[in-house]
Amino acid sequence: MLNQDIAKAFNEIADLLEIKGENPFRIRAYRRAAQNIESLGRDIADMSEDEMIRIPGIGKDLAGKIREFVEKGRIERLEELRKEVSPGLTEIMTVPGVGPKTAKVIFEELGISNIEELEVAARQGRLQGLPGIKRKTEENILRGIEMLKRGRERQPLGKVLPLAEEIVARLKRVRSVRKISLAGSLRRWKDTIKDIDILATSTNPTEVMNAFVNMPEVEEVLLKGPTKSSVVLGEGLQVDLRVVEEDSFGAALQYFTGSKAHNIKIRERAVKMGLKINEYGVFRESDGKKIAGRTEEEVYQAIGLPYIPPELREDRGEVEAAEKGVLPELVEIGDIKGDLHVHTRYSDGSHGIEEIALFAKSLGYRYIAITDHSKGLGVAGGLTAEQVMEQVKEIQAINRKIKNFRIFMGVEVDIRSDGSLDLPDEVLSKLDIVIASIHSGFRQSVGQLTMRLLSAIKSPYVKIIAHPTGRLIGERDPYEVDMVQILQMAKENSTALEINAYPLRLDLNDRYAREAKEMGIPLVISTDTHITEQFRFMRYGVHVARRAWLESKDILNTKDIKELERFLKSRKKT
Ligand code: DGT
Ligand code: CA
Ligand code: ZN
Repeated sequence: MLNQDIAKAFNEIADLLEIKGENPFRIRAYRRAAQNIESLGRDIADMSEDEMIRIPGIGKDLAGKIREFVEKGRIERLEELRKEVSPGLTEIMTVPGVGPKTAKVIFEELGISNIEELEVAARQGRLQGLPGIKRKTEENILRGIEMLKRGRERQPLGKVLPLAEEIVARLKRVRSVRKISLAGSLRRWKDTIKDIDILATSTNPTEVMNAFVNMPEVEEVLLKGPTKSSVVLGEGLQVDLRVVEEDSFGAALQYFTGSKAHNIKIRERAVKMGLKINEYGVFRESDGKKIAGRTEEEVYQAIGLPYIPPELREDRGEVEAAEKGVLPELVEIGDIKGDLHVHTRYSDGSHGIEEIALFAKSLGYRYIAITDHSKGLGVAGGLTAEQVMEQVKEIQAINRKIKNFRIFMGVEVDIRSDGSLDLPDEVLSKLDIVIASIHSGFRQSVGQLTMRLLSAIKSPYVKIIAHPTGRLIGERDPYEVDMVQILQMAKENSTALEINAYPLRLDLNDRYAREAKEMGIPLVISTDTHITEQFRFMRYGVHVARRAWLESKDILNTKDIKELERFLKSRKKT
């Protein structure tokens, strides 16, 4: 977890530099480095300085700071900054939506130095009237505090899953372990997670439990027994491990995967059939004989149903669909043929076009779309019309070189606050693919935000709306927009909606994606990759899609190049 610690330190440095009002590009460099380190596939401590510098986005200076952290467990510059900036100020800034300016005013004018005081003051209406703080700001601060509290109870899937997988991989190496699996909301790929549930079978439960409670991340052991142990990791995350008998593993897995609502449905069905179902198995009511339990398939079969994939187990019609034999054939990661949202060094990505294209090809992809930001997004190094056209030339040249692969020339054009697009039509019309998205003005009225999205959806050039609701799990709520109108407009114009697979976004979420599918709106799953490692995020998007009941045919980037081109070249009716 060292990578996470370094990322955290770099983010803190960025926060502190921001409070001090230092160069925004420097601040962004730290944040970008943090992001890239977080998504690395290997431990950065094992890398030489030379190797680190080859990680795009990390120069000599930051590599030195990483070394320093690895060797001394601290970064001098961070310690200095901490001394210069009051901890109260940094605490206030952790509230989503409270930037350095606001934090400073509140801290200096009211002497508020922690979140509890901030909440009281906001409730009493004492913040409004301070320089730059309106009633709306105060409401936003209270909402931010709510979100922070919620975030402590439930953490983003993208943060918890890698940790959980590491724990499972480690327990797998314990000699007596036979079967092991995640259960609960993690196995269902819910977007936020309360705790980690793990299930195992073992020839020596005590050995497994010993290994479990002695893991280095464990901060507290709540319970230790031969069938169940519970521990708490850093940041209050609880992990439960249950060791069960081989012949009830399937029943236990079914039970502890949930959801609770799904299980209730299943149990009712069993009762109607004269059966009893629990975490040990399926039993005949008449004579108590156990008829299933070893595998999940067996359990579902015993109550007359086909296997229901975990992502569907939310009591959203899956039991009824299973009864009728009309469960969807869910999309799988192997169905994905390309990624239609990729950044390069032209804007805030970390690689050149050819480099990232070759990497995508090595993953087995048939195509990608290069979609850098447009100029309105200055802090991300967005492109002017001229730069876009330069990029087009380079892509044409590379496309001639790379065989059996296609780079679509695209852009992620910013939707400005008045709803207009950030690049002229004559530029957009020359591209293979235009995706449009909102990156600023999140706090406009419902009407205004909806209007912006609607006008982008209607644009004859825009093919995809990226991260349509703008949420950042635990940091920013979705925009307040009229989704009914937006879905309707997307349908009328055949404008695709993106399921952004970046783990903090997962936007569209499962519910909207399912609605979109039902309305016949095309969908794409994209990673928004800024560094090659982030292509791995595709699986998060695929699982959102599975939770949305999507099949391969519902998704554009499962199509081959020809079919995808037909969509890209199609004209809108309006
Ligand atoms: P979470 O932890 O809030 O992210 O979501 P889950 O679904 O992992 O919930 P959790 O950890 O409380 O329980 C894990 C599974 O165990 C849950 O999905 C279904 C099962 N379960 C827990 N409590 C009950 C219960 O009271 N009745 C039934 N039928 N199942 C339960
Ligand atoms: Ca759970
Ligand atoms: Zn993007």
